[in-house]
This record gives sequence, C-alpha cells and structure tokens, in this order.
Amino acid sequence: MLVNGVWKSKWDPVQKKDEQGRFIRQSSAFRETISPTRISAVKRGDIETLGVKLYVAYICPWATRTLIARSLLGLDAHIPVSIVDPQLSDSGWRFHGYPGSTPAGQESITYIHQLYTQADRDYSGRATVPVLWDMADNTIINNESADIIRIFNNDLRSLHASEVDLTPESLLQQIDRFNERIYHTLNNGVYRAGFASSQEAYEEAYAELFTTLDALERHFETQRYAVGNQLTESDIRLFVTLVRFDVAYYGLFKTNKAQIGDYPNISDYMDRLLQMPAFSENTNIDHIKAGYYSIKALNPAGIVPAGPELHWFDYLK
Ligand SMILES: N[C@@H](CCC(=O)N[C@@H](CS)C(=O)NCC(=O)O)C(=O)O
Repeated sequence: MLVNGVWKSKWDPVQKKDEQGRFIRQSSAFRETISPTRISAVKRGDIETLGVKLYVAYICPWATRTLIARSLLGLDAHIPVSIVDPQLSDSGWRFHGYPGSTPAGQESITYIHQLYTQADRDYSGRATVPVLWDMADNTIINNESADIIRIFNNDLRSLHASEVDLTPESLLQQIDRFNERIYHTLNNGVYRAGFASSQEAYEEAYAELFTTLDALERHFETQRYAVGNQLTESDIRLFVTLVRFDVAYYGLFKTNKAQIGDYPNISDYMDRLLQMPAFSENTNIDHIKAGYYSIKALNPAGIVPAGPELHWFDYLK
C-alpha cells in the first residue's frame, strides 16, 4: 500500500483487521463525479469526448460491476477502459501484457498506485480498482464502484445509448435495502471468510454467507430478478460475486459448504443473466482464476486449479 505517496512493503491482502481477526475493507477516498459542464458539452457536440477513463481488473468483482453497468447503459463509446493484468504483483496491480489485459494508455503508468500518487502525491492507502480517471486534469474522479455505477446511470443519462435504468425511482428503496443486505454477507462476505485471520471470524462469515445464499435460492423460486420485475443494479452486484464463487471463492476462500451449481434456482438466474452480452462479455474466467490464485498469502505455490468445468462457460467467448 501507499504511505505518504511511497509504495511500502509487498502487496498483502489483509492490512487491516479487528481484534477478533475480522477482515476490514478500506473505505474509498475519491468520491467526486464527472463535470456536468463536460457532459453537456459532449451532448451538444461542442467537445468530442468526456476525457475520462475507467481503470479495471477483470478479476475484481467491484471493478466488473462498473464494466457491466457501462455495457448495459450503452456508454462504451464515451468511457474507454484500461484493464490491468490479473495477478497482483508485489507492487499491486500492474500493466504487464497478460493476454486479455490492455496497455495503461499513459506512458508513465505501469502500476495502478501511480495513478493514486498522480492524483495526490501524499496519498496513503491501498491502490484499488476500479478507478474513474480524469484524463484532462490527471486525477482520480472516483474510486468507489458503488458511486461509479450511479454516476454512469444518473449523471450520464443524456449520453446513454440504451433505455435501461438501473435504479428506477420506484424501486430505489428496495434496491438500496437489497444491496445493503448482500454487501456484508455475500459481496464482502466471501472476502470476510477468505481473509479472516481467526477461525471464529472465518466461521462467522461462512455461516452468514450460506444463510444469504439459502435465502436467495428461495427468492429465485418465484422471482426472475433481485428486485422487482426488471433488471437493476442489484442484479449486477449479485452476479459479480456469484460468477466467481465456484471458480475462486469455493476453493481459495474456503466457502465450501456448497457451490452455486448446487442451487438450482440461483443457477437458472445466472443462466438468464449470462445470456446478456453485458454480463458474459465482461466475465473473464482465465483472469479470475489467474488473479485470485496469485494471492500468495493464500496460495504460496501459485498453482492455479485446472477445474472446475461449469456448463455456463459456454456463454463466455
Ligand atoms: N470499495 C471499493 C473496493 C475496491 C477493491 O477492494 N478492489 C480490490 C480488487 S477486487 C483491489 O483493488 N484491491 C487491491 C488492494 O487492496 O490493494 C469499490 O467497490 O470500488
């Protein structure tokens, strides 16, 4: 992580925990939005581009949320993307030519932490993806995926090439409630299990996680979507964790009471989502496996499992 603008020690998944050994996720530091003046100038045709860029990792569920939202909303032409290598190096995320990743698009950038010190030369904290980057001012606009999805959905509405609304007003409260529920026990719950530093912290996360999966299995007995009768932001948030579950979390994070494949209703739901290109095209199994299994603290020899073979791999390109 960065301490006063300097990269310190080797990358380590857990740099904060409570007294019981529970994993604590850092909160995001950059919380601005894209300049409204620039958005209307692009809309009017006065300037060609928004001058922003999205830095992501395909392995990362939080970053992939923003990619799926970008695709569903038809923002691809307005928001270029750079994709880091899947493996975390000793200096964190880097651009190193792994197949399926891209160049950084800025000559001075090899590591994501360099974006953070360009934005704030004294930055202290973890250098996470996603990063919504301002190419004109060379700074980070926002590094919180939850905000970035809302910026794409709400602030960029005039530029959407799609009718999709991920947070319709009539469902907003339900969406927020659903998101809150699955964040702690599922989205972050898998990390709370995988990065627990004590048996108790792991077992607590494990129990909460499978209680939520059981509740979701019952939910999808009668429902097609996470909230209401349409696709919303909550489906994106749910999908990114479910799609990594059998491939990475089940083994590496020891969340091995059951696989998603053991839940027929959740599996059908995944099939429905994967039939949409926004979901399938932003899912890269090779990056997910290579990335998670490169976490040396959990997998010192770096061996990437050969399996599993899942039927829904057929949906992926
Ligand atoms: N709150 C952030 C979390 C992002 C996050 O934790 N990303 C992970 C990858 S999945 C990361 O970049 N980790 C690098 C690190 O912790 O050093 C968001 O949702 O945008």
